[in-house]
Amino acid sequence: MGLANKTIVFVAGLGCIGKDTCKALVKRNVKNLIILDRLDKPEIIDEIKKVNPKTNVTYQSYDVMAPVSESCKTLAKIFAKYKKVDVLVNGAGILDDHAIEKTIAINFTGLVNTTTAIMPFWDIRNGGPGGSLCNIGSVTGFNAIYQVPVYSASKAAVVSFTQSLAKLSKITGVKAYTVNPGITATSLVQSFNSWLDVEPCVAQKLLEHPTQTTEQCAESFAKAIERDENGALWKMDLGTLEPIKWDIYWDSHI
Ligand code: NAE
Repeated sequence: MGLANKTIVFVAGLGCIGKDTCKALVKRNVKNLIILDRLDKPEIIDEIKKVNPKTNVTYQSYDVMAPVSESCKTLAKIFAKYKKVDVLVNGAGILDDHAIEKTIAINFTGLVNTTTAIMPFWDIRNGGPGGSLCNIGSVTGFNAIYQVPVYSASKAAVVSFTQSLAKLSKITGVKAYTVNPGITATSLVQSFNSWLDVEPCVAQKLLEHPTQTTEQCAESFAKAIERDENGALWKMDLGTLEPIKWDIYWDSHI
């Protein structure tokens, strides 16, 4: 998908990976970039706008933990204003295995709720035009960092949910894929709690191994959005973008 003239809604576009990905998107002449985030950082919005003044960059405060009815209201306003949204990026995430319920609420339930809220506008069964859903999973959704089993499982849930949506694309007309970063140098991984403190030095140990920069991750991210491949599982690690092949161990046959 050429991104010029597209309208993209980016949930969590002001985080470390989010900000650099937004910059990579506006460089590609996206028409409208609507950033939804719990953070309110006008200076980051200005930074993104400066990269390409031709892109219309806007911000709305958004908490993925709000009830789905709130997400529906936010999206209804966006569709009323812009008429068409081509891509929804779901990127909100936290890493703190002491905060079990919050991790699941933000990393998984919030993503499911925002997705559920956009479907009536996109679903071809309602006469909608379809759309593309880009969900941020993690390499930990493929193979866990077992010292943070709650975070890792929340990302595995994102991967699984998105794979089902990709299969439902025949019915809904909505494409779905995940972008799954490897360890990326952001504040998220600088220091975090392991589950039951099983590894007090988990962040330190993790960061002894090679990581990628947010700029590298952002470039892969924008390329994956351009590829727009239904059902893709993109690994974005150490500056590369690589499709993951998922083995099938069971089939529902329906
Ligand atoms: P970050 O903390 O800078 O960004 C987190 C973003 O989520 C921020 O924009 C924040 O405002 C938003 N957010 C959190 N709670 C929210 C809420 N209730 N409502 C709305 N927005 C909310 O960290 P980041 O590293 O840039 O992470 C961005 C995404 O990438 C997250 O989903 C994260 O899980 C994912 N990710 C990061 C890494 C990494 O190494 N940094 C990896 C994979 C996936 C590798 C690992 O899994 C450790």
